[in-house]
Amino acid sequence: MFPRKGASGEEVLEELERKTEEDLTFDSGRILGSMCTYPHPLAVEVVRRYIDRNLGDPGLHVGSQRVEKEAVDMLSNLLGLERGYGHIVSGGTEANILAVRAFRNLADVEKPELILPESAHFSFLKASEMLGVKLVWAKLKEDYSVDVRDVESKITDRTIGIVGIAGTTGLGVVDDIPSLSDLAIEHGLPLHVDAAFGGFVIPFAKELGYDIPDFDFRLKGVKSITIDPHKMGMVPIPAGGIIFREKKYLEAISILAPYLAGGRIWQATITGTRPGASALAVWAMIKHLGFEGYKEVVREAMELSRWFAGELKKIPGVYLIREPVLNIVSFGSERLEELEERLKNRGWGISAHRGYVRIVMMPHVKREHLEEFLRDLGEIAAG
Ligand code: 0PR
Repeated sequence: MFPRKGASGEEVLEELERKTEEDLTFDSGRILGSMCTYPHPLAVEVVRRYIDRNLGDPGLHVGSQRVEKEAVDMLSNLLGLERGYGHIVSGGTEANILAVRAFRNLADVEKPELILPESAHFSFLKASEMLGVKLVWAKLKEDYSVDVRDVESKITDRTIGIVGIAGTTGLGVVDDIPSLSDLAIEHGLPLHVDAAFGGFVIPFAKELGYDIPDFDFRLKGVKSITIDPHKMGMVPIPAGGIIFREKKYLEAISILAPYLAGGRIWQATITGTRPGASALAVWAMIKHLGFEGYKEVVREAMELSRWFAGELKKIPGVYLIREPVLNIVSFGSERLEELEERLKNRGWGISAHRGYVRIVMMPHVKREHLEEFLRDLGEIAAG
């Protein structure tokens, strides 16, 4: 019911406190299956200060728009591009939709088709439905990366582009993006890389010596990349990123907004009014942590995932789905549903996929939380 009379701020806050009591919080250490984490305090401060900035009307907030461009430039740079074109958006879903939209608009074919791995995130289903693009699924190999030969066999004259994934949602697997890039170039098709999760992991993990395929704009077939600061970037929700190699992709999805403060503005994002604070928080975090800072975050997460995978192997009745590539470890069991149920009953925030449970070593996940989880898992698996 819409209240006729308002309550005091204090009362409202108290009521909210009660209503959200059941929410799991990141600092409890119980959330093990999420790709989000507690945001960095500096990013929270930036959002608080600049909460009123609207990038939907950049003529009003000229400085914030410039900061967004700088954030896009820094992300492009991280991904191997001197200058990129894109936006800080609401998340990986919007970023993926924008990429598919750009490919479709530029291809201009009837009954457009997009080839993507069976492991792709469900955001592509939304893109497909909204944009009228048929999804053509490519098989996975035994190691759960996409079978590039199967991708090739599915190319037709209706194909508008190919998708590869750098950090799959369920297992954190990185597809063979170099081969996909070669294939894309050979057939004159654009390749989109969904690095929503991996974008803030792979560049740092590679420098730490982990053997992970190349995935970014250094591969010439790659025309767009999704990279989400609200996942491993430690920026508050909502903060996604879409970067295009060339301006034409952004232009292909730009709609004219003729009456705004800045005059005739071209808008490429799906959202109109959108939070400038998010873009500023992305900028602030990159400036604050720098490459070295993120590398340390990733170092801890990667080491923890290797250790955790080793410990899982010691528990009878539970098996690793595959050796971890990034900081995601997934395990299966003959009695998976029962295990999931009982772990959830013990207050663990886990993510149950078809056939396995996914644990994501986000910055809020510490060794002591995992030790406690392993004890519970061991008990449940034994009983
Ligand atoms: N691409 C990939 C590879 C993803 O894993 C995700 C989200 C997206 C795109 C879409 O990103 P947005 O959700 O930002 O639009 N993957 C997570 C998942 O489905 C999203 C998530 C995050 C789920 C936190 C739960 C959670 O607690 O698992």
